[in-house]
Amino acid sequence: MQATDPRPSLKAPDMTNAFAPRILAAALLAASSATAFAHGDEGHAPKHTTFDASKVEATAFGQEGDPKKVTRTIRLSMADTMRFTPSEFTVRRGQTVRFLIHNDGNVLHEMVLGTPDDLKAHADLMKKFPEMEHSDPNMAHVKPKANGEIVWQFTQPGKFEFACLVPGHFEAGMVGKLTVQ
Ligand SMILES: [Cu+2]
Repeated sequence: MQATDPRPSLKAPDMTNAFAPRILAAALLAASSATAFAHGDEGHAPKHTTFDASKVEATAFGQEGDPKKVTRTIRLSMADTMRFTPSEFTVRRGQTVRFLIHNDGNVLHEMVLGTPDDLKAHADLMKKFPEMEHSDPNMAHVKPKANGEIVWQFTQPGKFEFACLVPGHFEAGMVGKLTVQ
């Protein structure tokens, strides 16, 4: 885990060299035990991994979906007004959904699926460590004017959220609601 892909335009001013690698590693460890997210080192490159059923990890809000089993496509856009459009969805339990996400804005945005608690904890961590990298099946980092995609199977009923965890965006209200029935 290393910060090789900083987000220059979004870097908080007080974060320059503020943290020794050991502290960052500790924070990442804390993050992965406190939330459902495992932080990888794949940076923010577009998703290029292929689906591997043996690597799917179940979470409280579902699991990585098999692109071949998509039964619904949901299109949404992100804007620099810190909003997703639309910002509310209801899906059926068991459904595999392909989210096609377009970034209408001029800065990086991301879509991260999770429980409200997970997303809040993750957002707090991102604020402390803005250069923290993460790339998991439940998230898509979408560059300005580009497209991103998440394929997710909703195996658990409940009320979940999706949020942009670029530092400051979550706090500005960049979060949507997802109900699984
Ligand atoms: Cu954002």
